[in-house]
Amino acid sequence: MENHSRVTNIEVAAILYEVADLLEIKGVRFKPQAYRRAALAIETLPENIADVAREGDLDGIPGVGKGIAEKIREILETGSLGYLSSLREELPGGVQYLTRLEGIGPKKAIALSRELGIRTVDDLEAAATAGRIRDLPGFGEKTEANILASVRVSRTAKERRLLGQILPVAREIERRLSSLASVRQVSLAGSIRRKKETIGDVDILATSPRPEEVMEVFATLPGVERVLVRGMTKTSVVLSTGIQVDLRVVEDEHFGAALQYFTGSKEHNIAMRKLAIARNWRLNEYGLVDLATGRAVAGEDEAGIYRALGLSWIEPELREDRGEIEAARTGTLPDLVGYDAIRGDLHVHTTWSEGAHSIEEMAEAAKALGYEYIAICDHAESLRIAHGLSPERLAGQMREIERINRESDDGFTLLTGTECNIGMDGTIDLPDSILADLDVVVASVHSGFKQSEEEMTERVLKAMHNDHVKIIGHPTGRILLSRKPYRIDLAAVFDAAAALGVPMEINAFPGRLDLSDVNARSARGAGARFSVASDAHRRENLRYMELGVATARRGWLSTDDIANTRPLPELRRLLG
Ligand code: DGT
Ligand code: CA
Ligand code: CA
Ligand code: ZN
Repeated sequence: MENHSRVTNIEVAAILYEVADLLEIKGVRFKPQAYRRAALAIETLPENIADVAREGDLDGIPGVGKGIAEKIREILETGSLGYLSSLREELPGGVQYLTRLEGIGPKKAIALSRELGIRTVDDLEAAATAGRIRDLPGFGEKTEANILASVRVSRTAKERRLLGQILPVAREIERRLSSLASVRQVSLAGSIRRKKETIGDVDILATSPRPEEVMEVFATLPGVERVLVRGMTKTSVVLSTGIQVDLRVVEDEHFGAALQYFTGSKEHNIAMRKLAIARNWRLNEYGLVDLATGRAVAGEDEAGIYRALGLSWIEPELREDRGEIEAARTGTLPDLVGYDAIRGDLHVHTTWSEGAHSIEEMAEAAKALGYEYIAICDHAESLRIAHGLSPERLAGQMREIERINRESDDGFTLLTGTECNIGMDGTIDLPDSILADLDVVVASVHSGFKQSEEEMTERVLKAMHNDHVKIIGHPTGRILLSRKPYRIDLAAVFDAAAALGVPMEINAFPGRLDLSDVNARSARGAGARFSVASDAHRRENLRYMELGVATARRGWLSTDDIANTRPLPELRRLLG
């Protein structure tokens, strides 16, 4: 039985976000960013914040300095924060929500709240519609119209978020719901269950004999800022971070069908429905029904739906209508790599370059995850922004790693390595003599993204032909939601990867997931192998591995395709 008085990560984050908002409205500089950074880190923390605090590790969380750590402890002990209460008293209610709208700054928000008593976006819309805003000093008709327009935009725009940001939040809500006595079954659905790289909104499905109770808890969860829809079968809320969460409560007899339907993707569902229609059946969120007899064929459990349509159960990560239904029909679905198949991480940074934790700290964290090895791959010198290592310092790091390996006999091995830079001309920024001594050489492009496709392709191919290069890091350079991949002939790169035996990295950092699912699948088609790696910059980041494995699964990859599912001796042979 879970202790309900226990303060959760979402609650702590929500309080810190509000502090950030209020400080910003007051015109305080820098501090808001610090609070927001800490809030984001806590929100995406895999461990419970209370456990972290108990172990005295709060200051290991990015953005959490002494001051914020103290406030977190107060929140954990009392469930609230005095500092926030006093900030709230200084400012009229609701302003922090108003300032999130395009075109409403702190001054306008305070005026709207003080003069018109506006607390919520709904109040604001009503006042603007009634023409009550135009007469406020400093507003006018045009401003009023703009406000109305941005209210509308805020209602429809659904900004996509990184899977890595949303997954911990979604799981926390799932956990809260599943701990309720009135909830029988609960599951994530939609794109988050399919582990898509970005998420529009979170979909959760539950069954309950008392839906009203479940909806009440859901609508009043900590961190809920606004309730969009409130009903017995569906409730939609927006969290203070702007994330929309939809909860649907269905009957147990329909749970499988609803789970299948709301997991999607839409394209997968359309293809499924075609199969049903071909049998004169109907498939929808209530079940699979034989139209000739009116009899329900399936609906209670998801696998039953697939079975009835002559398919083996399809892993959610594959449900994109990319051939999975045909494969399920002919029994040729891939044996997907499991989330627990990874034996080590081949791309990890430390304090030697831009990382936050020492070699030993990263090793301890890796052991706690059950890994057998990790490769320390700090940047080489030419990447000055990342405090890259000179050949001399790298040699020093190698000695340090050898010492640590010598002094421990727990079956865990630190591998020496580097994440070196592929220069504009395809050369590597470390001498061959050093590269030859390293266990793992990850080579990545970090500059010159604007080269032509021919130049970039040749550049990467040249690096791959360097005998010492073992892995190509984040092969397309894309940053999700912000930077497009550079132009490169991936087909040529994948062919070379297969021919030369140089694995392609699936970089698991939340904003990268590079290679993507689709690219990983074509690389596999070309015969390439992979390294799924976290690119951890601090020990908590090692957990990003899950996102990389999810991407690998979405790319139809099996255990065999991935180098770091191998025991160490085999990995060494494979990397050559
Ligand atoms: P997202 O939220 O944009 O990341 O992506 P999804 O896939 O979670 O999409 P969402 O939240 O709009 O809907 C959840 C699932 O519900 C979707 O994956 C499939 C199902 N669904 C939604 N709309 C339709 C539809 O018009 N037709 C069908 N067949 N299924 C739908
Ligand atoms: Ca969704
Ligand atoms: Ca949805
Ligand atoms: Zn890196």
